[in-house]
Amino acid sequence: MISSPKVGVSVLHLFLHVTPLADTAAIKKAFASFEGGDQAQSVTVALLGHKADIAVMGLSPNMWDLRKLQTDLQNAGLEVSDSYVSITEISEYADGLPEKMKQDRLYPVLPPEGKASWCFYPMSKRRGEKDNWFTASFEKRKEMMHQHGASGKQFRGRIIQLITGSTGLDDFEWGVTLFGVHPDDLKDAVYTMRYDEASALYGEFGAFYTGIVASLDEVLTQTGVT
Ligand code: 76R
Repeated sequence: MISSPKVGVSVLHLFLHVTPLADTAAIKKAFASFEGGDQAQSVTVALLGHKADIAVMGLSPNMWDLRKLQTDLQNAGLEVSDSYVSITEISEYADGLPEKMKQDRLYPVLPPEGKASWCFYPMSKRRGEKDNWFTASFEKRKEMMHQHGASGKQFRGRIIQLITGSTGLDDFEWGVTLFGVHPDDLKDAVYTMRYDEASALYGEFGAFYTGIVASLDEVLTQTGVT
């Protein structure tokens, strides 16, 4: 049975620890089988820090492909220590975007060229007693998101953001995946955007993951699998 979004593609972020049972051939087979799927694509990242060793971003119209990738990687000796489930989307405040940009949001081609610095974190908009994003008028929210978009434009060429929606699917409302030229591009963008009213008053964030996008072979070598 098919389980696909009507618009966009499903996205699974897996954060994996390498175990002594990690099996290079089985891991490679898992990716080969996943990428053989219709329109499925993946991004592999060597992570820094204790939270996990490897991040895998799988994108596919069909959620079953993502489930199979997870099963195959688990069976190949990688242990899932965290994950995030979301769907690509066009923000309701991005109506005015040119059609090409809208298609790039819904059907991105990843990873972007020349942007090996990577971070991911989940994010929600606050529903506090005083600052409640969801009780602000659409006009006010749109104005704040335009300010956000304008401050983001300074980072054009240095950062690609992929915002994927997860309301009703996972613990936060969006997954934020950033690809940067340099690691400090990520830091500068996130720091600068914290002053946007939309983030300063309403942003709530989960755990941050940081790493380097590389080919599967390189990620496996650098994380000690092979
Ligand atoms: O898609 C577009 O480029 C249109 C403008 C735009 C929208 C609608 C935009 C631009 N963003 C949009 C939506 Mn963004 N973004 C974040 C974060 O850490 C933080 O404080 C927030 C995390 C960063 C760093 C970032 C970067 N953005 C969103 C949404 C969905 C809101 C909704 O639909 O309600 C979230 C959660 C979000 C969060 N944003 C940009 C950037 C950058 C760098 C840009 C400019 C992109 C460009 O012009 O190429």
